Amino acid sequence: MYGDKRVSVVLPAYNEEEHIRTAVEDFFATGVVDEVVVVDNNSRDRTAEEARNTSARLVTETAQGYGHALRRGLREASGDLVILAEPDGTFVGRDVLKLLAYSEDFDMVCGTRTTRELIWQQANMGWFLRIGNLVVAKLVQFLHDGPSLTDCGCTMRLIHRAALVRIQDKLTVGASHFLPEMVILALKSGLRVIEVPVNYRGRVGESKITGTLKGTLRTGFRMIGLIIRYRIS
Ligand SMILES: Nc1nc2c(ncn2[C@@H]2O[C@H](COP(=O)(O)OP(=O)(O)OP(=O)(O)O)[C@@H](O)[C@H]2O)c(=O)[nH]1
Ligand SMILES: [Mg+2]
Repeated sequence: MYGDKRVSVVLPAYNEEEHIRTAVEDFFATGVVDEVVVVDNNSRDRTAEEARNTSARLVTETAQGYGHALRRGLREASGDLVILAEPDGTFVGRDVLKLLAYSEDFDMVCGTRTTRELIWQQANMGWFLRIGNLVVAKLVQFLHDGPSLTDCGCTMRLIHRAALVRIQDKLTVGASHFLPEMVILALKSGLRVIEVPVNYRGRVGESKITGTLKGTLRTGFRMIGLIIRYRIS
């Protein structure tokens, strides 16, 4: 609980057997998380078995894709405050406290991974990815009249239930460029959005999106296309 609000954490998981258990425990260890929802997205490894050995609620999403997994998690979470994160070791459980602190003044609190001081040495956030994330975030900021934005690809973020209800049915992206759509819809709905710096660490297990230049470029261009389409439509 945070004050009188129930807190849910959603963890999308596609072949994350190595770290899923530790990740669930890390979020519960904060003492403020009431529910962790693991969304198993057709994992072929032991992700589901590992998740069953935790206090998390396990749901299975068969529509393959990062966006599909997160959207399912948003539908399943029961908390008043819903936090998205990843179970791959890149995020730090206690950073939920930063999101929660800002949730008192904002409808949606997005983490940013481009703050140099919080990028760990092993993190996959070299200069190319960092600049790319900054550029895409600035596009959202300027084309959609947002607050100062420095990262549009950070899964770790919080949304109030009342805010989620307003945008949930409008979410359409099932693939890896899901995140900016959530921000744009929030801004279009007049929700108050802010960014806070979070830790970004090295990953445990195999990378599925930004681990390759090809995957990074594909996601980046899809994000840019989406941001422009929402501007001109
Ligand atoms: N790519 C991808 N990720 C999925 C899918 N379903 C669930 N996920 C989860 O979504 C999260 C994002 O994928 P990652 O491979 O971590 O991609 P990333 O965060 O851009 O890059 P790294 O953390 O550096 O590997 C992970 O927790 C995945 O397990 C899917 O179909 N595709
Ligand atoms: Mg990741």
